[in-house]
Amino acid sequence: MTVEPSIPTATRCALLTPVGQGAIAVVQLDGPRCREVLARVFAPTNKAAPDAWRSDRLYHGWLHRDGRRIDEVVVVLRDVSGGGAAINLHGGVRVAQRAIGLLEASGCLRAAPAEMPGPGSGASRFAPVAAVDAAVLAAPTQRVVRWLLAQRRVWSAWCDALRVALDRGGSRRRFHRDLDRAEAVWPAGQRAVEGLRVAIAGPPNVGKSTLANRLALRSDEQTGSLVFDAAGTTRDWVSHPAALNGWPVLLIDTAGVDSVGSDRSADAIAAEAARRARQVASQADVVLAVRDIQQPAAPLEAPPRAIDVANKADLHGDRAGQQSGLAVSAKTGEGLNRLAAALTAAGGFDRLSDATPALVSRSMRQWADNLHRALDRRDRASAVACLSMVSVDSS
Ligand SMILES: Nc1nc2c(ncn2[C@@H]2O[C@H](COP(=O)(O)OP(=O)(O)OP(=O)(O)O)[C@@H](O)[C@H]2O)c(=O)[nH]1
Ligand SMILES: [Mg+2]
Repeated sequence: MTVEPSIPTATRCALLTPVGQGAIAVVQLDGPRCREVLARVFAPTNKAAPDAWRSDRLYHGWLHRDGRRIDEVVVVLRDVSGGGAAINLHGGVRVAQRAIGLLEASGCLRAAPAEMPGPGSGASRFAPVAAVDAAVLAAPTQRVVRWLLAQRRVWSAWCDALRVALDRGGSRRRFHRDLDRAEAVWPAGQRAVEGLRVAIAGPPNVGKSTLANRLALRSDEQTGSLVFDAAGTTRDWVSHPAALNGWPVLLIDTAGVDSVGSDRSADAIAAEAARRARQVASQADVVLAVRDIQQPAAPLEAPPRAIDVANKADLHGDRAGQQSGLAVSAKTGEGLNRLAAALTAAGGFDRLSDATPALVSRSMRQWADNLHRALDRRDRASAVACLSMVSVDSS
């Protein structure tokens, strides 16, 4: 590629995200010639000409070096006068290095993240847009990234519409209703970013570790839980990050506990392992109560917190149809699609949509609460202040 000297070195680029972590990486561009640099290295799918690119809109497309594609990206221009842009790439180390190398070859000066202007210095973002942006940086799967980018669009349009309604004294009913809906799908939105905590609990030797490995697509010879045909194989709990139907879950494989509330473990270590297993189960969002399909179901908490899983259906297929619970085989994979669907529903993920606003962090929930109250009080000044608050953390 021929490097044109006309791009001033004042145009800078920086990788904002930690190297190799997260499903996406974000490269920020800053300086007067961002648009020129982007015009050379970015081809939007909608073929819009660089002059027509608008700020605070997302452009899907390809980062390329002389027409050779480097990565599929989403670009956001921060302000129309040309001051800044963010390039959202896939999260691999190599891709981020190639993107930075390309920008350097196009005349950008590489900078540290701390040298780049913060959210308050460019075109200001609405509070929920800033909160969604923070969540995008921590998004664990591609599906969550896609959903969050849709949320960014939805909240941006929603805030624009609310600002107009506040300025003109229009009806606020729709905004109340949308905030109610966003609060109703809480905390599924936060779980989409942080992961649904799923404890795998039940008596010894019923196949809990085999199930955890299977759901996390691991083999016990690699890094999964140890599986063995003897009771008491798992002692301390083991956690496996996984994705089910694209949504993140943390599978927590626990030690076998003989029955609810008691265990007949012979030694002190097994008794402690059982105590920890019960503690982990009590703190999880959902408990998979696993049993051998030949054993009767133990008394369970109500769904969606507990799911009765009857394992080893391959050995006793004749019983599968008579089960109150979900018949599966961790060994053959039978029934695991239904189990994944049950977990997706238990996490509330199937209630998240691309078209309706959702809350994605605790601080965003607080923000929605404040705005709701300001709208209830017909306090326009507080509502406007809520909208223009630019800094929301992702905790
Ligand atoms: N046929 C069959 N065997 C299974 C299935 N799931 C697990 N097993 C076997 O059952 C035995 C116990 O499996 P584990 O996964 O170690 O059971 P666990 O519940 O984690 O056991 P503890 O950690 O001791 O509580 C192993 O020999 C597995 O291969 C299944 O669905 N079908
Ligand atoms: Mg085990």
